[in-house]
Amino acid sequence: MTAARQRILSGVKPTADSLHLGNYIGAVRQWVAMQDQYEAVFFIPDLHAITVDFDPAALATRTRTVAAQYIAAGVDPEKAIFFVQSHVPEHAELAWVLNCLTGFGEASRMTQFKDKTAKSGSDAATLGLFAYPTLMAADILLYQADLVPVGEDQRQHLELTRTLANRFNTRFGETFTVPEATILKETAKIYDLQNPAAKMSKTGESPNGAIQLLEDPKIAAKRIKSAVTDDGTEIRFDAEAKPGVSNLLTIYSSLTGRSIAELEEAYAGKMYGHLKVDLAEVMVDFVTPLRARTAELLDDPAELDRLLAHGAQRARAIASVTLQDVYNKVGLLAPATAGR
Ligand code: ATP
Ligand code: LTN
Repeated sequence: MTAARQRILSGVKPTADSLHLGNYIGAVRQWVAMQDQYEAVFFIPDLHAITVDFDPAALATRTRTVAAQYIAAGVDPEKAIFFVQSHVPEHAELAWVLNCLTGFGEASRMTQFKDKTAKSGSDAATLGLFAYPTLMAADILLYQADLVPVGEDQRQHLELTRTLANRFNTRFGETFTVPEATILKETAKIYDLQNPAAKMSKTGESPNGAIQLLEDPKIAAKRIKSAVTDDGTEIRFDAEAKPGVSNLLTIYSSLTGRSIAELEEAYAGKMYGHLKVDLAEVMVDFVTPLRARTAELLDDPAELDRLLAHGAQRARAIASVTLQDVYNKVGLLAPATAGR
Protein backbone atom coordinates (compact mmCIF):
# COMPACT_ATOMS: atom_id res chain seq x y z
CA MET A 1 0.00 0.00 0.00
CA THR A 2 1.30 3.47 -0.77
CA ALA A 3 1.48 5.83 2.18
CA ALA A 4 -1.83 7.68 2.27
CA ARG A 5 -1.76 11.44 2.51
CA GLN A 6 -2.99 12.84 5.79
CA ARG A 7 -6.55 14.04 5.70
CA ILE A 8 -7.52 17.54 6.78
CA LEU A 9 -11.06 18.71 7.39
CA SER A 10 -12.66 22.03 8.19
CA GLY A 11 -15.85 24.00 7.79
CA VAL A 12 -17.22 27.53 7.94
CA LYS A 13 -20.83 28.30 8.81
CA PRO A 14 -23.09 30.05 6.28
CA THR A 15 -24.16 32.73 8.73
CA ALA A 16 -23.42 35.92 6.75
CA ASP A 17 -24.22 37.31 3.32
CA SER A 18 -20.54 37.44 2.46
CA LEU A 19 -17.23 36.25 3.84
CA HIS A 20 -15.16 39.10 5.23
CA LEU A 21 -11.45 39.72 4.86
CA GLY A 22 -10.74 38.10 8.25
CA ASN A 23 -12.38 34.86 7.13
CA TYR A 24 -10.33 34.90 3.98
CA ILE A 25 -6.92 35.63 5.47
CA GLY A 26 -7.55 33.68 8.67
CA ALA A 27 -9.18 30.59 7.20
CA VAL A 28 -9.97 30.17 3.50
CA ARG A 29 -6.53 31.08 2.26
CA GLN A 30 -4.86 28.65 4.62
CA TRP A 31 -7.24 25.88 3.51
CA VAL A 32 -6.47 26.56 -0.12
CA ALA A 33 -2.77 26.32 0.63
CA MET A 34 -3.32 22.91 2.25
CA GLN A 35 -5.41 21.22 -0.42
CA ASP A 36 -2.41 20.20 -2.53
CA GLN A 37 -0.42 18.66 0.27
CA TYR A 38 -3.25 16.92 2.08
CA GLU A 39 -6.37 15.06 1.21
CA ALA A 40 -8.77 17.86 2.01
CA VAL A 41 -12.40 17.74 3.14
CA PHE A 42 -14.08 21.16 3.31
CA PHE A 43 -17.74 21.62 4.00
CA ILE A 44 -20.40 24.15 4.86
CA PRO A 45 -21.93 23.32 8.25
CA ASP A 46 -25.46 24.47 7.57
CA LEU A 47 -26.85 22.25 10.34
CA HIS A 48 -24.66 24.18 12.75
CA ALA A 49 -26.02 27.44 11.35
CA ILE A 50 -29.50 26.62 12.65
CA THR A 51 -28.33 26.17 16.26
CA VAL A 52 -28.80 29.91 16.73
CA ASP A 53 -31.48 32.25 15.46
CA PHE A 54 -31.65 32.12 11.66
CA ASP A 55 -33.68 33.25 8.70
CA PRO A 56 -34.83 30.34 6.49
CA ALA A 57 -34.96 32.47 3.35
CA ALA A 58 -31.41 33.69 3.91
CA LEU A 59 -29.92 30.33 4.86
CA ALA A 60 -30.11 28.65 1.45
CA THR A 61 -28.83 31.79 -0.30
CA ARG A 62 -25.98 32.13 2.15
CA THR A 63 -25.05 28.49 1.74
CA ARG A 64 -24.71 28.92 -2.02
CA THR A 65 -22.88 32.22 -1.59
CA VAL A 66 -20.32 30.81 0.82
CA ALA A 67 -19.81 27.86 -1.51
CA ALA A 68 -19.21 30.20 -4.45
CA GLN A 69 -16.83 32.36 -2.43
CA TYR A 70 -14.77 29.36 -1.40
CA ILE A 71 -14.42 28.17 -4.95
CA ALA A 72 -13.67 31.70 -6.15
CA ALA A 73 -10.98 31.96 -3.48
CA GLY A 74 -9.29 28.83 -4.73
CA VAL A 75 -10.91 25.79 -3.15
CA ASP A 76 -10.79 23.27 -5.98
CA PRO A 77 -13.87 21.01 -5.84
CA GLU A 78 -12.00 18.37 -7.81
CA LYS A 79 -9.04 18.23 -5.46
CA ALA A 80 -10.84 18.84 -2.19
CA ILE A 81 -14.05 17.09 -1.22
CA PHE A 82 -16.32 20.12 -0.94
CA PHE A 83 -19.95 19.80 0.13
CA VAL A 84 -22.85 20.97 2.25
CA GLN A 85 -23.23 19.22 5.61
CA SER A 86 -26.99 18.59 5.37
CA HIS A 87 -26.48 16.81 2.03
CA VAL A 88 -24.71 14.03 3.89
CA PRO A 89 -27.20 12.61 6.41
CA GLU A 90 -24.49 10.61 8.18
CA HIS A 91 -23.44 13.78 10.05
CA ALA A 92 -26.70 13.98 11.97
CA GLU A 93 -26.81 10.20 12.39
CA LEU A 94 -23.36 9.87 13.91
CA ALA A 95 -24.01 12.95 16.04
CA TRP A 96 -26.92 11.12 17.66
CA VAL A 97 -24.74 8.19 18.66
CA LEU A 98 -22.12 10.60 20.04
CA ASN A 99 -24.83 12.47 21.97
CA CYS A 100 -25.56 9.20 23.73
CA LEU A 101 -21.92 8.88 24.75
CA THR A 102 -21.45 12.45 25.97
CA GLY A 103 -22.07 13.46 29.56
CA PHE A 104 -24.53 16.22 30.26
CA GLY A 105 -21.96 17.86 32.53
CA GLU A 106 -19.25 17.45 29.93
CA ALA A 107 -21.34 19.26 27.31
CA SER A 108 -22.31 21.92 29.86
CA ARG A 109 -18.65 22.86 30.30
CA MET A 110 -18.19 23.95 26.68
CA THR A 111 -17.31 27.64 26.84
CA GLN A 112 -18.91 28.50 23.50
CA PHE A 113 -22.23 27.18 24.78
CA LYS A 114 -21.81 29.04 28.07
CA ASP A 115 -20.94 32.30 26.28
CA LYS A 116 -23.84 32.05 23.87
CA THR A 117 -26.37 31.19 26.57
CA ALA A 118 -25.02 33.96 28.77
CA LYS A 119 -25.79 36.37 25.93
CA SER A 120 -29.23 35.11 24.94
CA GLY A 121 -30.47 33.49 28.15
CA SER A 122 -30.93 29.77 28.68
CA ASP A 123 -34.53 29.80 27.46
CA ALA A 124 -33.39 31.01 24.05
CA ALA A 125 -30.68 28.35 23.89
CA THR A 126 -31.79 25.18 22.14
CA LEU A 127 -30.85 21.54 22.50
CA GLY A 128 -29.25 21.99 19.09
CA LEU A 129 -26.88 24.62 20.45
CA PHE A 130 -26.08 22.36 23.40
CA ALA A 131 -25.29 19.53 20.98
CA TYR A 132 -23.22 21.76 18.66
CA PRO A 133 -19.91 20.19 19.78
CA THR A 134 -21.05 16.59 19.26
CA LEU A 135 -22.28 17.41 15.76
CA MET A 136 -18.89 18.96 15.13
CA ALA A 137 -17.20 15.82 16.47
CA ALA A 138 -19.33 13.77 14.07
CA ASP A 139 -18.24 16.02 11.16
CA ILE A 140 -14.63 15.25 11.94
CA LEU A 141 -14.78 11.58 12.99
CA LEU A 142 -16.89 10.44 10.02
CA TYR A 143 -13.97 11.20 7.71
CA GLN A 144 -11.20 9.86 9.97
CA ALA A 145 -9.56 13.29 9.70
CA ASP A 146 -5.98 13.55 10.94
CA LEU A 147 -5.80 17.33 11.16
CA VAL A 148 -8.43 19.98 11.74
CA PRO A 149 -7.36 23.55 10.94
CA VAL A 150 -9.48 25.90 13.05
CA GLY A 151 -9.21 29.12 15.02
CA GLU A 152 -8.20 29.15 18.67
CA ASP A 153 -11.87 29.48 19.69
CA GLN A 154 -12.50 25.93 18.47
CA ARG A 155 -9.73 24.29 20.50
CA GLN A 156 -12.08 23.07 23.23
CA HIS A 157 -14.43 21.48 20.69
CA LEU A 158 -11.47 19.66 19.21
CA GLU A 159 -10.49 18.39 22.65
CA LEU A 160 -14.00 17.02 23.14
CA THR A 161 -13.80 15.36 19.71
CA ARG A 162 -10.57 13.63 20.74
CA THR A 163 -12.10 12.55 24.04
CA LEU A 164 -15.14 11.08 22.28
CA ALA A 165 -12.99 9.29 19.69
CA ASN A 166 -10.89 7.71 22.43
CA ARG A 167 -13.95 6.84 24.48
CA PHE A 168 -15.60 5.13 21.54
CA ASN A 169 -12.42 3.28 20.55
CA THR A 170 -11.89 2.03 24.11
CA ARG A 171 -15.44 0.90 24.61
CA PHE A 172 -16.31 -0.51 21.18
CA GLY A 173 -12.94 -1.23 19.57
CA GLU A 174 -10.65 0.77 17.30
CA THR A 175 -12.94 2.81 15.03
CA PHE A 176 -11.93 6.45 14.82
CA THR A 177 -8.75 8.31 14.02
CA VAL A 178 -8.06 10.68 16.92
CA PRO A 179 -7.63 14.06 15.20
CA GLU A 180 -5.16 16.80 16.00
CA ALA A 181 -6.14 20.45 16.04
CA THR A 182 -4.00 22.64 13.80
CA ILE A 183 -4.57 26.05 15.25
CA LEU A 184 -4.44 28.52 12.41
CA LYS A 185 -1.63 31.02 12.45
CA GLU A 186 -2.23 33.92 14.84
CA THR A 187 -0.34 36.18 12.45
CA ALA A 188 -3.36 35.69 10.22
CA LYS A 189 -5.66 37.42 12.68
CA ILE A 190 -7.24 40.49 11.18
CA TYR A 191 -8.65 43.26 13.37
CA ASP A 192 -11.59 45.60 12.98
CA LEU A 193 -10.59 48.62 10.89
CA GLN A 194 -12.47 51.01 13.17
CA ASN A 195 -11.57 49.30 16.43
CA PRO A 196 -8.27 47.45 16.15
CA ALA A 197 -8.73 46.03 19.65
CA ALA A 198 -11.48 43.76 18.32
CA LYS A 199 -11.16 41.13 15.63
CA MET A 200 -12.80 41.79 12.29
CA SER A 201 -16.12 39.98 12.49
CA LYS A 202 -19.52 39.79 10.89
CA THR A 203 -20.98 41.16 14.09
CA GLY A 204 -18.68 44.16 14.55
CA GLU A 205 -19.96 47.47 15.91
CA SER A 206 -19.50 49.50 12.76
CA PRO A 207 -19.95 48.21 9.20
CA ASN A 208 -16.87 50.28 8.32
CA GLY A 209 -14.77 47.99 10.48
CA ALA A 210 -15.01 45.01 8.13
CA ILE A 211 -14.36 44.42 4.45
CA GLN A 212 -17.04 42.24 2.95
CA LEU A 213 -15.58 40.41 0.00
CA LEU A 214 -18.74 40.78 -2.07
CA GLU A 215 -19.08 44.50 -1.61
CA ASP A 216 -18.27 47.02 -4.29
CA PRO A 217 -14.44 47.29 -4.44
CA LYS A 218 -14.80 51.07 -4.10
CA ILE A 219 -16.30 50.55 -0.66
CA ALA A 220 -13.46 48.23 0.28
CA ALA A 221 -11.00 50.93 -0.77
CA LYS A 222 -12.90 53.53 1.24
CA ARG A 223 -12.84 51.35 4.36
CA ILE A 224 -9.07 51.01 4.12
CA LYS A 225 -8.64 54.75 3.62
CA SER A 226 -10.81 55.54 6.61
CA ALA A 227 -9.25 52.90 8.87
CA VAL A 228 -8.36 54.11 12.35
CA THR A 229 -4.62 54.60 12.74
CA ASP A 230 -2.53 55.38 15.76
CA ASP A 231 -0.73 58.27 17.40
CA GLY A 232 2.56 59.24 15.84
CA THR A 233 3.51 59.00 12.21
CA GLU A 234 5.96 56.15 11.95
CA ILE A 235 4.90 53.12 9.91
CA ARG A 236 6.12 50.16 11.87
CA PHE A 237 4.68 46.89 13.14
CA ASP A 238 3.94 47.10 16.84
CA ALA A 239 0.74 45.33 17.79
CA GLU A 240 0.72 46.93 21.28
CA ALA A 241 1.56 50.54 20.55
CA LYS A 242 0.30 50.69 16.97
CA PRO A 243 -2.55 48.22 16.56
CA GLY A 244 -4.18 50.09 13.66
CA VAL A 245 -1.07 50.42 11.50
CA SER A 246 0.06 46.91 12.42
CA ASN A 247 -3.27 45.54 11.22
CA LEU A 248 -2.89 47.35 7.91
CA LEU A 249 0.61 45.95 7.53
CA THR A 250 -0.65 42.43 8.24
CA ILE A 251 -3.34 42.78 5.58
CA TYR A 252 -0.89 44.28 3.11
CA SER A 253 1.64 41.53 3.69
CA SER A 254 -0.99 38.78 3.47
CA LEU A 255 -2.36 39.99 0.18
CA THR A 256 0.93 40.73 -1.55
CA GLY A 257 3.30 38.18 -0.04
CA ARG A 258 5.72 41.01 0.85
CA SER A 259 7.14 40.57 4.33
CA ILE A 260 6.32 43.05 7.10
CA ALA A 261 10.01 43.98 7.35
CA GLU A 262 10.09 44.74 3.65
CA LEU A 263 7.00 46.92 3.94
CA GLU A 264 8.40 48.79 6.95
CA GLU A 265 11.46 49.56 4.93
CA ALA A 266 9.48 50.62 1.86
CA TYR A 267 7.37 53.00 3.97
CA ALA A 268 10.15 54.40 6.14
CA GLY A 269 9.70 58.16 6.32
CA LYS A 270 6.30 58.07 4.61
CA MET A 271 2.93 58.99 6.08
CA TYR A 272 0.05 56.77 7.11
CA GLY A 273 -1.83 58.22 4.14
CA HIS A 274 0.66 56.73 1.68
CA LEU A 275 0.27 53.31 3.18
CA LYS A 276 -3.51 53.54 3.05
CA VAL A 277 -3.67 54.74 -0.54
CA ASP A 278 -1.41 51.90 -1.67
CA LEU A 279 -3.20 49.28 0.38
CA ALA A 280 -6.55 50.51 -0.92
CA GLU A 281 -5.27 49.81 -4.40
CA VAL A 282 -4.01 46.37 -3.40
CA MET A 283 -7.43 45.70 -1.91
CA VAL A 284 -9.27 46.72 -5.08
CA ASP A 285 -7.01 44.46 -7.16
CA PHE A 286 -7.70 41.63 -4.76
CA VAL A 287 -11.49 41.91 -4.38
CA THR A 288 -12.33 42.76 -7.99
CA PRO A 289 -11.52 39.37 -9.59
CA LEU A 290 -12.72 37.46 -6.52
CA ARG A 291 -16.05 39.20 -6.69
CA ALA A 292 -16.37 38.67 -10.44
CA ARG A 293 -15.61 34.97 -10.12
CA THR A 294 -18.13 34.60 -7.26
CA ALA A 295 -20.80 36.39 -9.33
CA GLU A 296 -20.08 34.09 -12.25
CA LEU A 297 -20.55 31.02 -10.09
CA LEU A 298 -23.73 32.42 -8.54
CA ASP A 299 -25.07 33.20 -11.99
CA ASP A 300 -25.14 29.51 -12.71
CA PRO A 301 -26.68 27.95 -9.60
CA ALA A 302 -27.32 24.67 -11.41
CA GLU A 303 -23.60 24.20 -12.02
CA LEU A 304 -22.78 25.20 -8.45
CA ASP A 305 -25.36 22.74 -7.14
CA ARG A 306 -23.88 20.07 -9.39
CA LEU A 307 -20.42 20.67 -7.91
CA LEU A 308 -21.87 20.42 -4.42
CA ALA A 309 -23.79 17.26 -5.29
CA HIS A 310 -20.60 15.72 -6.63
CA GLY A 311 -18.85 16.68 -3.38
CA ALA A 312 -21.65 15.19 -1.29
CA GLN A 313 -21.40 11.96 -3.24
CA ARG A 314 -17.67 11.70 -2.58
CA ALA A 315 -18.25 12.57 1.07
CA ARG A 316 -20.94 9.95 1.51
CA ALA A 317 -18.72 7.25 0.10
CA ILE A 318 -16.46 7.78 3.11
CA ALA A 319 -19.03 8.78 5.73
CA SER A 320 -21.36 5.85 5.12
CA VAL A 321 -18.56 3.33 5.71
CA THR A 322 -17.70 4.91 9.06
CA LEU A 323 -21.32 5.16 10.14
CA GLN A 324 -22.02 1.54 9.25
CA ASP A 325 -19.02 0.45 11.27
CA VAL A 326 -20.25 2.53 14.21
CA TYR A 327 -23.79 1.14 14.00
CA ASN A 328 -22.46 -2.41 13.90
CA LYS A 329 -20.11 -1.88 16.81
CA VAL A 330 -22.79 -0.26 18.92
CA GLY A 331 -25.04 -3.23 18.22
CA LEU A 332 -27.76 -1.55 16.18
CA LEU A 333 -29.45 -4.30 14.20
CA ALA A 334 -28.73 -4.02 10.50
CA PRO A 335 -31.85 -3.92 8.34
CA ALA A 336 -32.38 -7.00 6.20
CA THR A 337 -32.80 -5.16 2.91
CA ALA A 338 -29.74 -3.98 1.01
CA GLY A 339 -28.67 -0.43 1.84
CA ARG A 340 -30.07 1.46 4.71
P1 ATP B 1 -18.50 36.11 14.34
O1 ATP B 1 -18.73 37.46 13.78
O2 ATP B 1 -19.76 35.41 14.73
O3 ATP B 1 -17.42 36.08 15.36
P2 ATP B 1 -16.65 35.27 12.39
O4 ATP B 1 -16.70 36.39 11.43
O5 ATP B 1 -15.53 35.19 13.37
O6 ATP B 1 -18.00 35.19 13.15
P3 ATP B 1 -16.69 32.43 11.86
O7 ATP B 1 -17.73 31.80 11.01
O8 ATP B 1 -16.74 32.17 13.31
O9 ATP B 1 -16.66 33.97 11.49
O10 ATP B 1 -15.25 32.02 11.38
C1 ATP B 1 -14.93 31.42 10.19
C2 ATP B 1 -13.43 31.27 10.12
O11 ATP B 1 -12.82 32.54 9.91
C3 ATP B 1 -12.82 30.71 11.40
O12 ATP B 1 -11.85 29.74 11.07
C4 ATP B 1 -12.18 31.90 12.06
O13 ATP B 1 -11.04 31.54 12.80
C5 ATP B 1 -11.81 32.78 10.87
N1 ATP B 1 -11.88 34.19 11.22
C6 ATP B 1 -12.99 34.90 11.53
N2 ATP B 1 -12.68 36.19 11.79
C7 ATP B 1 -11.35 36.30 11.65
C8 ATP B 1 -10.42 37.38 11.78
N3 ATP B 1 -10.82 38.60 12.10
N4 ATP B 1 -9.12 37.14 11.56
C9 ATP B 1 -8.70 35.91 11.22
N5 ATP B 1 -9.51 34.85 11.09
C10 ATP B 1 -10.82 35.02 11.29
N1 LTN C 1 -17.49 25.31 14.76
C1 LTN C 1 -16.71 25.73 13.62
C2 LTN C 1 -17.34 25.30 12.33
C3 LTN C 1 -17.32 23.82 12.21
C4 LTN C 1 -16.15 23.02 12.04
C5 LTN C 1 -16.63 21.68 12.00
C6 LTN C 1 -14.80 23.31 11.93
C7 LTN C 1 -18.37 22.96 12.25
N2 LTN C 1 -17.97 21.69 12.13
C8 LTN C 1 -15.72 20.62 11.85
C9 LTN C 1 -13.92 22.24 11.77
C10 LTN C 1 -14.38 20.92 11.75
C11 LTN C 1 -16.60 27.26 13.65
O1 LTN C 1 -17.45 27.90 14.17
N3 LTN C 1 -15.55 27.81 13.06
